[in-house]
Amino acid sequence: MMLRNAAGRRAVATAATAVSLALALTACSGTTKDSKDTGGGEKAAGSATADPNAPLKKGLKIAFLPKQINNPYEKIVDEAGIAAAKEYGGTGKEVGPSDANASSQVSYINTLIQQRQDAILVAANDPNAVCGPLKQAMKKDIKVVAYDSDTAKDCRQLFINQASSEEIGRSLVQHLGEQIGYKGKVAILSATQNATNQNTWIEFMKEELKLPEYKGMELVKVAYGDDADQKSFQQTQGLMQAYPDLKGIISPTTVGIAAAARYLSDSSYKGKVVLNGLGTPNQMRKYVKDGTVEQFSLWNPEELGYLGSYAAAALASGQITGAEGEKFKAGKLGEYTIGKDGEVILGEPTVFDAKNIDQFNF
Ligand code: RAM
Repeated sequence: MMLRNAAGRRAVATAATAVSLALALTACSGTTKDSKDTGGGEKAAGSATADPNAPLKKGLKIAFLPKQINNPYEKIVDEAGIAAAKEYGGTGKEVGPSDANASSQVSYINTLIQQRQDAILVAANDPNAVCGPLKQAMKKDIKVVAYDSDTAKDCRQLFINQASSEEIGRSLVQHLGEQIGYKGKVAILSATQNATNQNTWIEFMKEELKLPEYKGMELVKVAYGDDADQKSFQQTQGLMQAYPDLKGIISPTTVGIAAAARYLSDSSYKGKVVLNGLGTPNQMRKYVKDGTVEQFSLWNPEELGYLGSYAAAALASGQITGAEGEKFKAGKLGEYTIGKDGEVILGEPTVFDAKNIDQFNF
């Protein structure tokens, strides 16, 4: 598999590494790298036969359950998904907890089951905590789509992944390596300890760091800011106190990277410690302009919500069942094919820097 780094060059994962890692990750998260595979035709558990020509049903009720409702990134995703539901004649809503704790979503799933929603879309705070209630939902013929952060693969019909998990993890290390000349101590500022998406990316970051070109780089700590602004800010401060010679931080969370940038921009480390990761252009613009951050990445969160919404409608209308190789049309985004383990990939992440950031408004 070819992956790009900041300059659009190189990086090859050996097939053996990729396969064994993918298997390990599947065991704990249900996310695999081989998501673009088609054919095969595995059936999702308990699924009926797909009718690719079935029209999208009118009046579908779908609900988005994000990691937490006060996360600006999740808001963009969910609002776009709700707008998409309107487009196909359904209704969408967003409900969810105010913190991203492991079990915080369970009571919301139970309520959505009682309300007889047609589909639940969930960004899992913990792959296991939501599993039982989601299985209950599927038993009652409520379709379950994980997006952003997966649960285990038998606890949902589909996982809408923003980009290849392997590419996200490895490319962040490639970008940072290039920025710091492949030398020095580095740290990761993550979201919560249980977040499936962050943990999957971090595993791939660690795999990338094992390659010979990174032998001069040392990962000294993975810190957790819990996708809470203040905690992420304090964790950044803590990292700098513990490792004053730190050369770089990767924060694969929009909440974390914005808080870390705020801390660095006001400290003596500004311009000295490289901060890279995943952020929204609107939150990161001022830190790119003031020289705190050179570059960061993300996909289009509106498209993620839009795709998830259409996937939920296609499931609830019987067009697809979640089996590998099935295809569905996601409105203006066009046709998507379901990959291995029910994974659908939105596309490729974009790298933002001073040259292009003003072209984006989200
Ligand atoms: C945060 C959340 C989310 C992740 C983005 C990049 O907003 O942790 O799950 O996808 O960052």
